[in-house]
Amino acid sequence: MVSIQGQIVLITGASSGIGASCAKMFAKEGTALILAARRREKLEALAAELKTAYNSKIYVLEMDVSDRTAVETSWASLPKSWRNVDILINNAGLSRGLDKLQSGEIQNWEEMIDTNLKGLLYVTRSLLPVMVQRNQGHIINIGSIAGHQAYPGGNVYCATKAAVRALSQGLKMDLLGTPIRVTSVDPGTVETDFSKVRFRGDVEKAEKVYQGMNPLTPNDIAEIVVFCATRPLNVNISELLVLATDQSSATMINRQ
Ligand code: 8X3
Repeated sequence: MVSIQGQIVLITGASSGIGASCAKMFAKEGTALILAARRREKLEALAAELKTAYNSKIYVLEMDVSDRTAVETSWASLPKSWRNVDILINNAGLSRGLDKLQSGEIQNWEEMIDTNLKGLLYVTRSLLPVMVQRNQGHIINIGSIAGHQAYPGGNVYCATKAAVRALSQGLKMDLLGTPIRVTSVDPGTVETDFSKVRFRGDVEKAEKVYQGMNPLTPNDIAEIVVFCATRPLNVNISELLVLATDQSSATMINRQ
């Protein structure tokens, strides 16, 4: 295991779920953190918790990744001492609805494409030139089993995650010859606010997703992200598909 102590880690979607768990796990490793998300109060609360627990250096960045101008402005506003990001965790992402394409809401599609795909691109495009210039860095994209297998009603969400997978592969090609690493960590069912967001706050529908099964937790994924980031520099974990033991494909879940 290679130490990442003192490195700067930028996490998008850091206010909850896998992003917040990553923040905790990386703080534990002694990294400095740029916590990015739309909800400043949540980020401030998490930052306070991590400062108390680990004495972490933290910069809170209120930013909607889907807003290109906001991403560019946020990046431009980052103090110089925070610009040398060593590890970027592209975690911000969401799903909206589980409708058949023929009855899908276009606004939902836009939101998923703008966040999961364009947002990831905007953030990566901002940071990457500095990584290339410094000849150092690691980009870790949080993909999904949905990028490997489509499932009924998953249409556009699955398409965005398949695109993330293709981008991870393409980016690694573009960076060949540099020491910059690119990893895609692709989880199956993880119990977070993901389903509440997908069903716009319908808790009953959301809970059904995890009912009777033992899902992954955000910490399970965060531990794996830290593992990927702490491999020796000659090791690039390109892609990891991570499923709960109770899950064998996008649609096959063992429920008691
Ligand atoms: C989240 C996993 O299967 O709900 O990306 O799409 S799934």
